[in-house]
Amino acid sequence: MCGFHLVRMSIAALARPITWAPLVDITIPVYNEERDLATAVRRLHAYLHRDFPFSARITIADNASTDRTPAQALRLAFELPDVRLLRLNEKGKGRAVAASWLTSDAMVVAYMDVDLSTDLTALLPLVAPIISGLSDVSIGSRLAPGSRVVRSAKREAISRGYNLLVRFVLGLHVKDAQCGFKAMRADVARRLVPGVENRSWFFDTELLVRAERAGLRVHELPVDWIDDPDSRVDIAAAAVENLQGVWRLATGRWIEAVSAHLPAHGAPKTGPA
Ligand SMILES: Nc1nc2c(ncn2[C@@H]2O[C@H](COP(=O)(O)OP(=O)(O)O)[C@@H](O)[C@H]2O)c(=O)[nH]1
Ligand SMILES: [Mg+2]
Repeated sequence: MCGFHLVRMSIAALARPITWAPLVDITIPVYNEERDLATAVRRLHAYLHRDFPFSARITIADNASTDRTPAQALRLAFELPDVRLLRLNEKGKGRAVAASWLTSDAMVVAYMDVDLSTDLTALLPLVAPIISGLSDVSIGSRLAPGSRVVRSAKREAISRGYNLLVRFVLGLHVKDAQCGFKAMRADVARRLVPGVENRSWFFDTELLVRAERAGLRVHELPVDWIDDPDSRVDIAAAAVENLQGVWRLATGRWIEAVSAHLPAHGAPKTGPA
């Protein structure tokens, strides 16, 4: 794509006025996804147009991609109505989702992975409990009864092991913390997301732990999931990051529990005089 064309498209995409707030804003976080981005956005856009009963926007949230992803994202925002672009300089999937959710004017914010591993027909059941006021947070689950999942035995074992750990150590109730298919009320996101420290892979788990601790209603939806082996995840590095995150939240929880049993500093002594 020539430079002039790119600049003309940038100006057009940026100058297009956002005149209405959609009900649902669906973020697609991307890092070096030149292969999948256009197909995914066009498929999602067509689905929203044809089969989704609520007004919706797609936000492409890119962090520092070094391939042709930014140019493709710009072209899509230029060509398709209701496609927004967000570009951040620092990496991190959680960072992209957080930035997108916190700058959205929609009532419900959602995100899905660009590989569309989750069948799109799950989008309406994902957001419906939030729109109807029955839930604050809604998540896709590959481990809930009724889900149908195609993925490698290694990925299945890692996912099951990690979720057991999170359940056991952090007391999380949902079965699958890391599925790339989530939605929440935007005002809840504005309250919750700024407190989530991790902005990478552990973001999802920390968000859910904080949501449950805040007493929010979390709806878990069994999904059909076909894993895309093309992955941006460095499994070893992500495992270390997730374990560090679990440790941070667990120690925070233990410290809170212990300090709740300590007498407050300066509190009057009780007991026999
Ligand atoms: N914005 C952004 N997106 C990312 C980053 N890393 C991964 N992603 C996106 O996160 C989604 C899930 O990544 P993927 O590699 O499919 O993870 P996997 O399905 O667990 O193997 C995809 O849409 C990626 O493009 C990042 O640093 N920034
Ligand atoms: Mg994937």
